[in-house]
Amino acid sequence: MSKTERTYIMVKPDGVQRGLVGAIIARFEQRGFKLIALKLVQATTEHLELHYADLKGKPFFPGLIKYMASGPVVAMVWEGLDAVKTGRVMLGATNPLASAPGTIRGDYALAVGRNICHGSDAVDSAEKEIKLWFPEGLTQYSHSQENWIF
Ligand code: 3AN
Repeated sequence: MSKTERTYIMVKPDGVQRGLVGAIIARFEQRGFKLIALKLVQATTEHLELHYADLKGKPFFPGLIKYMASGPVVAMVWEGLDAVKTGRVMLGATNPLASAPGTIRGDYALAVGRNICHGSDAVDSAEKEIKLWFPEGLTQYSHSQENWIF
């Protein structure tokens, strides 16, 4: 069953440097998701190692951390029906060469090591990532009394 969820979406340094922040935000807004949090962050190596803890040991891990620390990222939380799964669909496959046109990676990226955005892969990882990137907490607000606007 579809449920209202929150997901952590991040524009990676290549997405910020290529000026794709607005385009990526627009896709989430236009789909109907609600923006809960947003900030530009220059992440430390230690912080990124926590974010990617599950990938420690992969051959590409050192390069991934270096790339993610190479410039600021845009950290965001989006809320709405099935936000985690739908967010992943909107991002496209990890390897942009396998991403369908119409997805963010399928429209804007070519290389797996420069795939411009991140999205949580499960509700529990979304919770962990939101706590990691927004330890200050999130702003509560509502758009309207209507339950079709989240
Ligand atoms: P996703 O970002 O789609 O959840 P993960 O969690 O498997 O994919 O990988 C996290 C990040 O690690 C990817 N976004 C990508 O930047 C990088 N990555 C994954 N696989 C590779 C690879 N084979 N070579 C280089 N970087 C990779």
